[in-house]
Formats: sequence, structure tokens, C-alpha cells
Amino acid sequence: MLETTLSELESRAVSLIDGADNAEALENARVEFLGRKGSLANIGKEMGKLAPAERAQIGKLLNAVKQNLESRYEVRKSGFERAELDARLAAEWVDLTLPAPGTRPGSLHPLTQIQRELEELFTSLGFAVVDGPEVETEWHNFDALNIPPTHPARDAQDTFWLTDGHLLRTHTSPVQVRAMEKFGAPLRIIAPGRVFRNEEVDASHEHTFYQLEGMMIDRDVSVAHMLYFMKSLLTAIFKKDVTVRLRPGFFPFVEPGFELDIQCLICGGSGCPVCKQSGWVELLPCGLVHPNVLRSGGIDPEEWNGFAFGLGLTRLVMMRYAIDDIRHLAAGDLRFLQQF
Ligand code: FA5
Repeated sequence: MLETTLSELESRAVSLIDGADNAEALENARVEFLGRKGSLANIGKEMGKLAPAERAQIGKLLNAVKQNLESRYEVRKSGFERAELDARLAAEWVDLTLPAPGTRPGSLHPLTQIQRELEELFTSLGFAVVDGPEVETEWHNFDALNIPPTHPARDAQDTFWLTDGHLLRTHTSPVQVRAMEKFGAPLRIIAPGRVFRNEEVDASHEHTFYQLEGMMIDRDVSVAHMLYFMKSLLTAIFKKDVTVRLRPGFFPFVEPGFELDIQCLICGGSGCPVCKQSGWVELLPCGLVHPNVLRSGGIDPEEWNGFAFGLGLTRLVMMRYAIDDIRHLAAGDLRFLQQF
């Protein structure tokens, strides 16, 4: 009787243990048959009731069944453990022979690259690179440049005023005055730098952008000299012929004044948001220095004259690399910056 129960139990246990398709099912089978309160343990408890001869025989049988199930259980269990380990190793596998990812070398911002190229060009032409403060006095930013308080030109450059009468410089032209004060005449300087205007931001206008001021003061400086330097500048940057136009421009600090525009290189002149559909981009206002400005800098206009220009450096970068929105330049997006 017990013999039959035992053999049925064995074949059920074998099929559950051998057929378990995961570690949890196997463990359930172990608890059911081999556990402390499992089927085999229960049969063991029954054996006390048997006659001694039968007890010995069933005892032997019980041991054989137990050993058979235990060894099957062990085989299956180590199979699952190996599979689990293999899966973990496959997931955590690292190829130690691969080169380490390392850090990508940094690169200079396109603005810095072009600024440095222009600094190199102008220093080779005998110009000094000078600097001026971003927080300026009203006098250097406006009055000394022949822009009195009531002059409408002040409205053309929307100003960030500071509480103590200072302002964030709206252009690099105040550096002209500082350079004249410091070095006198003759003078050849360029002054690249950051300027600020309280304006609406769009594809071609930022509130914070870069200009590069240039000034040359000597005896008998003419518009022809000025055009020579403008042309050298554009050839150095674009390394190809670009279409430009010169038109009269009004700035109180130059007389005569000009606007040098470049045909838009984003759309080729057919019109786009950068050139406001006009086909032209204002790039290089310039002119001969107004006598009042020379006087502000302590230079005698009877003896000296000169030219000055205020290159829109940020716009120049846009034209050189055909960048269709000025906002890319200060957005700090590495995907954009890594292209330069
Ligand atoms: C001036 O700032 C004058 N100081 C330039 C000058 C210097 C004229 C010396 C004569 C002699 P303007 O406001 O036009 O001029 O600005 C000069 C250039 O800066 C523009 O041609 C344009 O290229 C660029 N610019 C002006 N506003 C912005 C802006 N919001 N965002 C980006 N670039 C601008």
C-alpha cells in the first residue's frame, strides 16, 4: 500500500522537478516533496506504525526515492543558477580591449575663432588690440561720441541703464574715446567686445552681442584708406568674393558716415528672416571720425583725422558659417558648437 503511494509520489515529483521551467517552480516542488513538512517527511512519520520488517523495506525504498529526487533537484537547481549567472555576465559584459571613451577635446566658440583671426590680421597691419569696460559711463558711451542727451540717436540704441547713472555699453565705440585718452595720436586700434541693447530678440537681433571696433588716426586719412581696411577684413574672413554695398549712414560720431552691407549669405540675396527679406545684412558701419569726437579724446582735429568702424562680429559669424538664427550662438548647445 505505502509502496504504491511512494512510487506514485516519486513519478509525480520527478515530472514536476524535471519539468520545472524556472527556479521558483523548482523550489515549490522541493517544498512539496522534500520539505520538512513535505510528502516524503509525512510518509516517514507513518513508518512508526509499520511492522519492523515492512518498516525496513519501506525505509530503504523511501531513502532511494529521496536520493533520486534530491539529486534531480540539485541538477536542475545548478542548471538554473548557471543560466542566471550567464545572463548576468552577458548583461554586465565589458570589452576591456576597447579604448576608453575618454574626454572629447574642447574647441573654441566660432565667435572667439573669428575674433582671433581678425586680431591677427589687424595686428599684422600695425593695429593694437585694446579693451574697455562693459559697464560704461554715459559720457563715454554717448556724450563723448557727439551724442548729446537730447539727440535722437540715443533712442536708436535701447539702453540698459544702471541705477548709479552708469549703463551697459550699447556699442564698442566708447573704447575709441578711451584709447584716444590713453594713447593720443597717431593711433591704430581694434577693440572687440560684448555689447548690450534692450531690444526684442529675433533671428538676427540679440540683447547681448559682439562688435569689433576699429579706429585709425593719422595725418590725411581718407575714405580710400578706410575702404582698403574694410576690404582686407572681408577678404580675410570670407576668403572669397562677397557682394557688398556702401550707402550713406548716419552716426553722430562720424562725418561722412557709411553703412557697409553684405549680400545675405544665408539666402544668397533672395530674402530670409536673417536679412528681414531684404537680401542685405548690415555688417560694417563706418566713417571718418567727427572733429568733436577727436576733441573729446584730447586730439586736435586741425592736425589729425581718422576713420572708425563698428563691425557686427556676431552677424559676421552668422554670415561666414551660414547660421540662420543668432540665438544658436549663445544657447550653449554642444551639438551646435561641436560643428566648429
Ligand atoms: C553702432 O553700434 C556704431 N557704434 C558703429 C560705428 C562705429 C559706426 C564706428 C561708425 C563708426 P549699429 O547700431 O548699426 O552701429 O551697430 C553696428 C553693427 O552691430 C550692425 O551693423 C550689426 O551688424 C550689429 N548689430 C546691431 N544690433 C544688433 C543686435 N541686436 N544683434 C546683433 N547684432 C547687432
